[in-house]
Amino acid sequence: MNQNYKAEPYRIKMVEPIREIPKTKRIKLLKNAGYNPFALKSEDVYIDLLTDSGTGAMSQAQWGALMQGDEAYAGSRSFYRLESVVKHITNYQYFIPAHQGRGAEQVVLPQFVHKKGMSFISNMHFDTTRAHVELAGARAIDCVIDECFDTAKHHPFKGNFNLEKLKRIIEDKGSDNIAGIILTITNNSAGGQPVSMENLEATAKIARSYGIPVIIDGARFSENAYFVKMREEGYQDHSILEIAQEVFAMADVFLMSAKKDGLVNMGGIIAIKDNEQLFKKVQGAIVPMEGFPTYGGMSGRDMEALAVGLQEGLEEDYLRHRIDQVRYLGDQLREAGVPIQYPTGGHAVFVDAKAIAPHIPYDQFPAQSVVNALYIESGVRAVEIGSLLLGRDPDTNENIDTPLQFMRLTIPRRTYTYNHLKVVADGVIKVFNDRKKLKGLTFTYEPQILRHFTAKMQPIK
Ligand code: PLI
Repeated sequence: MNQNYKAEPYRIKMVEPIREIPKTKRIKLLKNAGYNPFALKSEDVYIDLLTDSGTGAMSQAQWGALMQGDEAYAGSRSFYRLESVVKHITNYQYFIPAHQGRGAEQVVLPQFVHKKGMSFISNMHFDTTRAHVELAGARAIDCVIDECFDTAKHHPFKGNFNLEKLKRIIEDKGSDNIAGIILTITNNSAGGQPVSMENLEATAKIARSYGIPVIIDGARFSENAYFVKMREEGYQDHSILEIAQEVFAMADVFLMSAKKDGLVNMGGIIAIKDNEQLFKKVQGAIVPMEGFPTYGGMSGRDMEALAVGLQEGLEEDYLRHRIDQVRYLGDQLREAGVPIQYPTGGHAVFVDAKAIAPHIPYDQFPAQSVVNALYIESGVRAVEIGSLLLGRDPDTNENIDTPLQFMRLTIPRRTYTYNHLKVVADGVIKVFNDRKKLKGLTFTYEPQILRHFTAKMQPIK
């Protein structure tokens, strides 16, 4: 293998067996799952690239820390340990744990919605963020640069905000009607694409000039910082932590699904820079929704593991291997002509299903069709990030169209080897070579909110 890809900066101390079941069985299981791989049992999956969320491997230091968990209902020692790490990394005054990212969203986002007709603007809302914006009675507006929609075009920071559009939206709607600007780093739905420091600064400056709060959705803030260090001029001598701290300084609130760059299986973070009133409101909401403010839905042992994981997630050696693994898979696919969001991002390779299956319209979910074909071909579970995930427009009830119809091959942290990724690449290449046979899908059951998790479908004959 090419030496350009950094080998694992760890050795394996414990293994979890996985097995490949026969293709004939996979065909039946997928049918029983309503052509929705979320309904498959994990033991029927060979290599699971559904998500990088909570699926990574913990280190020996994290497993050791678990034993130190203080499970007190109130005032747990583990809370104070985690609080000191979060405060050190963010330089924020207030910290509240949540059970995971969406737990943080559900208590924080409604605090910014104080009248009808308000909107949040993000480079791109993740699906749960969008759902909580809408549940809070607001609207979610995406505002990413156009380059992001041209998957073949190289741009080092495809997650960037479109600054002109941002100003236009604020002017059109009136700044009083903008509840907040959400910096999603990295930009998950666009391909795990980073946002540059220059763009983050310009976005925050615009927000400040209109008095609009800035919220970081930082599930993958360390990966974003790594890309800044690698790709943006002036940051080569900065540590990952220093870059992250520069980003935190621009915002008012930090929300994090700790299941990603926190290197834990469960957990969430709410950190507030200095707004005591907001902190008190969030504290009031967290008790009935998530739990007492010193655990917020997390067990003491999980807070211990997160305190360690947050720091390990900032290590450059680890990040280099992680980003290299994703790039390796992307390179394998590109060499075989498979269209992907290019360059590859932080946590996943996003295969361009619209380009692979132009014969399937968006409302028959081309990317879901590719995802299903891959499971049948090689037992690999991927996930659709496209019109199925986007759902329906809350005003018109129509399926939302998007040029970005992706099959996301999401790489769990410290879990699979380069050899696993080679198996994945071979499977995708076979599906790609057989792409004319792919068929669209229609619903047999469609839930109203976050439908992609539990929908049932069937292929259109
Ligand atoms: O899955 P949660 O509730 O811990 O986090 C929600 C969430 C918020 N923001 C972003 C950018 C996410 O990527 C995110 C969750 N992502 C998942 C589950 C994923 O598979 O990408």
